[in-house]
Amino acid sequence: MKIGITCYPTVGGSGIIATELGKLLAEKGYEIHFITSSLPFRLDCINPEIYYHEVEISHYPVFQYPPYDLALAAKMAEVIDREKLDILHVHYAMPHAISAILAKDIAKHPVKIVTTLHGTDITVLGIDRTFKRMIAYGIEKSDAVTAVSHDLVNQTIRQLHVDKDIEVIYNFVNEKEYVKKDRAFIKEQYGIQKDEKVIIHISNFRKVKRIQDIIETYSMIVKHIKSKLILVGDGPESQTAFEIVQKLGLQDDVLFLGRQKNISDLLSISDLKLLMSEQESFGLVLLEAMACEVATIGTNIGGIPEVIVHGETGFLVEIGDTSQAADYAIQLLSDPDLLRRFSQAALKRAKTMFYSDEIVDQYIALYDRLLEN
Ligand code: GMT
Repeated sequence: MKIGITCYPTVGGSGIIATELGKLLAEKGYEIHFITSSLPFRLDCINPEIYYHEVEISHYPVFQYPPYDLALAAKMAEVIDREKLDILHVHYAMPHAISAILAKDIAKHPVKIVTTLHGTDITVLGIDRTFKRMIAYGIEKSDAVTAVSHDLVNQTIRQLHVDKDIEVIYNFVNEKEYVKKDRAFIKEQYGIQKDEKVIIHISNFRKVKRIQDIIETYSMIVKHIKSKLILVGDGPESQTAFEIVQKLGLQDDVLFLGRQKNISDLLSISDLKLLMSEQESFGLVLLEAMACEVATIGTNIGGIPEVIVHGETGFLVEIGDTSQAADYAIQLLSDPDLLRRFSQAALKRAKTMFYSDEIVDQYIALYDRLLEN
């Protein structure tokens, strides 16, 4: 089977899932063609089954805005015909599903389109009236649609009123990479004492991530627990986060690491992961933490309750309830047995419910079903 994959190639959970899926499918012998605007950042291996086709954007002076979506459709059509693709799997309805539908119309070779919804296209763009009909069109015209959580399916139906079967296929992590490693030296390199606990937050620092709640929660934890907070990532709220830390006098306890590549190394020195977002269709960073045996605290919104089992692998709190989050964190970090129990339960859940091999098989079963019809 020949499969084309389109995703946002830069940092982001959807790009990670699309790329890891392509890599795992290639390992199973499927021929994979990435069609993206640049090399996906996780495409870091050589595999003879993986091809990369770059979308070239024309900068012809007559175009006030370079027509990326059309350039993508043209490239998709070219690759469908030349490589005889069976499946074109796009991640994000906007604009990828729309470009794929156009490409299918243009191409001579028959192809099936699979669209995976990751969240922001529904929860943010779906609210925008300009895009609402466009996203609904992309979903309805796809041959199959998947979403990364049940909550996202419900939100999609509620907001877009689409009449389409949407299958839930959960996210996964590459277990070879996301595994607890002995990285005590990293703790030392950052000047963190052996007996200090490490609390971690990883995100793209967008408003929806509510970084202020992370820092506020930590400010309560650090009064009771000798610890450091490490903030990984960069984005529009980074400066605000920096200012809040200064205002609270926490500059010696909060480490701003910016964007980092080896996330599993940082998770390996962490005791607790905080994700206090107001929107999250899944929360891939939670699963990455769980695979590295890290207990998690997250907000009771979106797909997060499908990832964290409250009172077993972590805790759930309502949006903005930083006091409750701090109470749970203190409870976990002051009781080594409890923390161990949670981190082991987290690992077990990551390995069973979200086991990569099984998730990839669910995608393969979907492709097979489409091609049989
Ligand atoms: O969360 C983001 O800002 C990035 C976005 C993306 O495009 O990667 O994440 C979305 O997709 C991830 C992978 O499926 C999910 O784990 C995230 O929860 C989802 N983000 C939101 O729903 C806000």
